[in-house]
Amino acid sequence: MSSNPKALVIGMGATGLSMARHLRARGFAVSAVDDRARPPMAAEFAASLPECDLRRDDFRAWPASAFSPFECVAASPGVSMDGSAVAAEKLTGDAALFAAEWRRLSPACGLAAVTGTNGKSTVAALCAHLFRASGAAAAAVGNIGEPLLDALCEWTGGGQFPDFVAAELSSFQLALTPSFPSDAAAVLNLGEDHLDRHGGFDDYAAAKGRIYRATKTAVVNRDDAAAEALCKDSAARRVVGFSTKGDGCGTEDFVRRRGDGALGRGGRFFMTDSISPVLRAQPSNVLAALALTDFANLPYDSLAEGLADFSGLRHRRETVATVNGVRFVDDSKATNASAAVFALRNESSPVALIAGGRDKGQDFAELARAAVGRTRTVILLGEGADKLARAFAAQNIPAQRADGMAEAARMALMAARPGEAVLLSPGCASFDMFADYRARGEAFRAAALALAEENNAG
Ligand code: UMA
Repeated sequence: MSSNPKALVIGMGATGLSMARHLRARGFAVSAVDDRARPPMAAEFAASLPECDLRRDDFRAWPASAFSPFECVAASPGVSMDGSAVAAEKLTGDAALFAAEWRRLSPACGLAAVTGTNGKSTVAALCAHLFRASGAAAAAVGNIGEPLLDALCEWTGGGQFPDFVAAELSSFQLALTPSFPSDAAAVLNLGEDHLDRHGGFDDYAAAKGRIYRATKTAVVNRDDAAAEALCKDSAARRVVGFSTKGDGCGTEDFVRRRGDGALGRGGRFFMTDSISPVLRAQPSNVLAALALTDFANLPYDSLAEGLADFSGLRHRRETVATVNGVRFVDDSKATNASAAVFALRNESSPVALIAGGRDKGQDFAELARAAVGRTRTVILLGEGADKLARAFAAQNIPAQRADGMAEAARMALMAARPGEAVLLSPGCASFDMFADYRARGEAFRAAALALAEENNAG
């Protein structure tokens, strides 16, 4: 193995493991490094790549000479290499590794790529759902959950490529990707997020704009000038817009029709009451998914069926039970403060908020401000509870602590009134109490269902 080219993988989470396996399969001698005491995928790495080594070390402080043996340094998306001594031309990421092989490996598979500040997981899942509704095989991969390279490995290694893929890409992934080949690509919208990592709004926007560089169809949001402007350097053959306002739209664009609010284009519109309730509240995302799947020429009837029965994403503002007229909403996927702010702002009624978990050094001031006037009570869990309590106290919102999810759900139900909601939107990572955000969401669902049963029995 010593004569093999050397690759260094930075970070041993889900993406790090997928990159290590991918690079090893391409003949690299792989080393990995993570600066945490317990890298989440350390055991899987040791089991599946026993010949490769994983170090625990502060790679950010390494001198340039420490990186020089490696031809390729593949950084996990959650890791910032800004200010490190690694040479920029060696640095890559999972989306770049995926992009380098995509066209060669799967010339027949249609690919829709999506990024944006909000809604990208929903749009990726909806695109895959619309593809499937037509009878095709489809997968939603990337930032939404399954790492791109794990999916690629599964499809190439004995498995079969699906007919269509919807890839969700984060700004972190795109920042390490010169271009990403796709049949259609969209930047859904552009708000402030992850600015700590990108060194400012322009860098963040520029990273997202890379999704347009190698697409055949640039899908643009006509209602968001900053997001739309990102396609200016695209070599796309077509530009298809979407708009809920109908302003500045061409005949190719998908719009919300004035008058009846139906969504579609030309002679193909979908009435809002025929669309599933979860989608009715997000017309912009529906239009984006219609535009992103347009290259596939899906039949009208299957699109109508797909829009009617889309049930939303697990753990993303998902109603899991109703107890005494109080909806229990699982937004466990909100692992950072800005996602929790989004959930709070989009709830239609006052909420009893359950928040907390492992704090990632965030500022919770904006979350506390968003809670003003929207939150009846706040129940806090986990390591971040004290810091969150101080942020809420600064807005005169008292917070109580709970020992576990069952207790938190019970306390929240006591505070909520019929017609209101108990919202689990932690704004923190889950790892202090749960295996991941899914396990946290399942614990919330179980607590809500137990309360529902108790209540029904009573
Ligand atoms: N970390 C360290 N030290 C290390 C390595 C990682 O502290 O040496 C920390 C990171 O700072 C981060 C956490 O570990 O806080 C996870 O980072 P990671 O790069 O190992 O992440 P993965 O587990 O591989 O998960 C990533 C995405 N997470 C991030 O980009 C932070 C997941 O999206 C994605 O589902 C997964 O790859 C598969 O593609 C999650 C996410 O929060 C849902 N994404 C952000 C978002 O949507 O806003 C971008």
